[in-house]
Amino acid sequence: MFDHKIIVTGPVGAGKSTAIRTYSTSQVVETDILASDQTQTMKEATTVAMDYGTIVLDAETKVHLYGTPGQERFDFMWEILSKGSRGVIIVLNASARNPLQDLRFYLHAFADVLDRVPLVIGVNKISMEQRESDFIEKLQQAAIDFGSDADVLAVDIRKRKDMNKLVKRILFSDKLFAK
Ligand SMILES: Nc1nc2c(ncn2[C@@H]2O[C@H](COP(=O)(O)OP(=O)(O)O)[C@@H](O)[C@H]2O)c(=O)[nH]1
Ligand SMILES: [Mg+2]
Repeated sequence: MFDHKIIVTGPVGAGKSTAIRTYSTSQVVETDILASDQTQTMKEATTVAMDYGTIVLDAETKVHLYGTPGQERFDFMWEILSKGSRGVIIVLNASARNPLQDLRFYLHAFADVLDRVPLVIGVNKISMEQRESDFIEKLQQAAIDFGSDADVLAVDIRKRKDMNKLVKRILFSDKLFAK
């Protein structure tokens, strides 16, 4: 059995905790508490330390999902969570004010890790208008400009088949354990 540690990151409200909750088959560890600051207006609870869940995909593959806290004041946790990771999933909230800026922020925040491991970008909460526009292409271009060949996929993170697609992109990536 091989253990694969995958980081799930992205802004507050993107759907990271939802992703880990819907996909994991183990008991999920969540450390959400009542938000005490500006995130309170967005939702009642926010992840302060991390989310954690696991899934056994086949006899050889166990995936450990680690959700990072979304707020910048917890960014000291990101480096800890990133140690020994096999890949990074950036979840974006397409209905946020500036998803493109969010993407750039997370690409830079995880630049060191992304040098070594594959990345996939899941665009959650996407509208019909965005689907029919060049929204995804613009995000794809931002990834390319950053130097990443990551796929950008529109997802409904509440559906396990969509989350499965993101996880499989990481596991089947060529960028295998590159140092
Ligand atoms: N409309 C819609 N809401 C979603 C979707 N995914 C998550 N949510 C909701 O968005 C809120 C934030 O999700 P959460 O997983 O806590 O985000 P996190 O801050 O990234 O962990 C929750 O109330 C979810 O129920 C989605 O695909 N569509
Ligand atoms: Mg969360």
